[in-house]
Amino acid sequence: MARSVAFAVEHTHIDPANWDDIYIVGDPHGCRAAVERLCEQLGVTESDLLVFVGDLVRKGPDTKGVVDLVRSARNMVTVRGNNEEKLLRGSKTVPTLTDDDLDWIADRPLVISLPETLVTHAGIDPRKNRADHTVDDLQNVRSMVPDASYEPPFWFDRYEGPERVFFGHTVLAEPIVRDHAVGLDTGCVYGNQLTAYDWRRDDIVSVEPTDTFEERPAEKFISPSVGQST
Ligand SMILES: [Mn+2]
Repeated sequence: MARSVAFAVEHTHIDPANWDDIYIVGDPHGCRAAVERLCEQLGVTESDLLVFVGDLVRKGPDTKGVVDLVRSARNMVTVRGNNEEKLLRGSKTVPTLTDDDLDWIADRPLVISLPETLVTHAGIDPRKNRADHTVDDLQNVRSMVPDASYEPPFWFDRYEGPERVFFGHTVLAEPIVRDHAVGLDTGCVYGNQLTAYDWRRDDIVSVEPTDTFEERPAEKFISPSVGQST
């Protein structure tokens, strides 16, 4: 199988032949009820796979519940997001998580690949070789403007493949679905949808929120069309 993947960081490849349906899921941020509703809506069985883009933790009401769910399920995997990294580096804490949970979080890969597909928390930096991507690049890349965070163009306006990169991290007013980039963080913890991508059918699936757990200013939701024409 052709794999143009050569990351220096932890990377897991998944063979889709081992699974029926495969869904890639946006940042849950402690919203276990939303994850459960999504699974219910999708009719997820033990032979279906859920791949999370990371940020299982922080901001929402039940970080421990989401970690327990993903840890104990043999059909759920996740990459490590910047919010997991904050816990590992000690800049943030979630008191309900055990040392075992943190060890498990530390063992999550930075990249999960499927054929012609990469899943990373924040994305890929098109200016860099694969092997030069650091943990911070994969967990935080967004604006291509030096020292800017929310100024277009973004990495997904510049990245031209070959793989299609599925990412979270950047909170979006609507999912981004482009040939080489699919953005899935629709801000479920901010009272918006939890979004998944049906990898086999090429289709977006979302569940509606029940609650808002954290406020977020409107200017920090990125519109999918921003930067695309530049
Ligand atoms: Mn996030």
